[in-house]
Amino acid sequence: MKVAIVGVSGAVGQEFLRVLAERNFPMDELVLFGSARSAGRTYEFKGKKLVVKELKEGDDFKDIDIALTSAGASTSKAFEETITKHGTVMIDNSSAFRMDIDVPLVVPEVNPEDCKNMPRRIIANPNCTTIQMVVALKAIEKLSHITRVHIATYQSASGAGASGMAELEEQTKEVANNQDPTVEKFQYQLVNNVIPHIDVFLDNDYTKEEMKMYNETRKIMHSDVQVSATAVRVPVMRSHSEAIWVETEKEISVDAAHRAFEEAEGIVVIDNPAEKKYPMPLYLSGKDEVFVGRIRKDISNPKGLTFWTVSDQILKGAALNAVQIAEYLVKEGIVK
Ligand code: 11C
Repeated sequence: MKVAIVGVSGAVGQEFLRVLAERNFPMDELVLFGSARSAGRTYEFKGKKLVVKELKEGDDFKDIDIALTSAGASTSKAFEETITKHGTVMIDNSSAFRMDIDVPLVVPEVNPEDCKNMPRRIIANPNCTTIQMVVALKAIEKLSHITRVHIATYQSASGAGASGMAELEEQTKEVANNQDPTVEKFQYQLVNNVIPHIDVFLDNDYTKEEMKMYNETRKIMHSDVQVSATAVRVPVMRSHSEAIWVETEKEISVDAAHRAFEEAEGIVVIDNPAEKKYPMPLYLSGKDEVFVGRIRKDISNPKGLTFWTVSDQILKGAALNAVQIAEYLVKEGIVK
């Protein structure tokens, strides 16, 4: 088994290295690819130094079984053929192919069997905000069909990559020193602020990020669910949080929802408000699961439930989800 990481110098690329090592992913060789700028850099993997190769057209992927790609949508599109032409499965973290009809969009806790139909040898990894939400929605969907979801997101700087995290760190120091903060990555100063604007605005006045939650959720869950999101950037370094309101066909009790979350794969419930126990990004970054709390009845709707989720955006929201897809491919013998 030969695996490649494409875009290894980015925040997600770096996490691929850690996740593959920590989970002892079964492989004989790991090959690293990056842009011309990062080619020649070295990264350590299981005690060995690996040199980054430049991603170029040609036959470099000939013997590679799985490529984990996170180098942006335009690079994924430009190198689709180079990566897949000899049969390599491309597990792509970008938004390039997510809504293509012949590309499965997969969260292993929700729709792993969709991996079995990948005519283009591409499997897309969903947007980070979608991933944590659908893991939680799947638990409720087992009790009754979800007809409608409202979400407000609280998205960390890490969603904007390593440079987003660097900007938040820089701004924190600048504001503490009474200097004008550097604003390049985000639309405004993020320190002491929240910004209700992630990605570009579309004709319907939602942002692209918000419409990803609408479209991707329906595709992953094979559902006609209606989804309305407001996506907000908050001055948190890592881990996204979401306030979620769901409406179901049948009424669901809080106890039943609680049990469903407890039993669901990939979820940890932290829900004891009397003891100030609820998920928070500061304490849950670096963890694999989706954390759920504040589970309660929606007082405005008898068929409504509301809850709060937190998950590490770089892990379950990106690198870990992709590696879990790769693990499923190996376990099912889809890639040998
Ligand atoms: C953010 N969710 O927090 C975005 C980042 O489609 O993979 C991920 C964008 C994507 O800014």
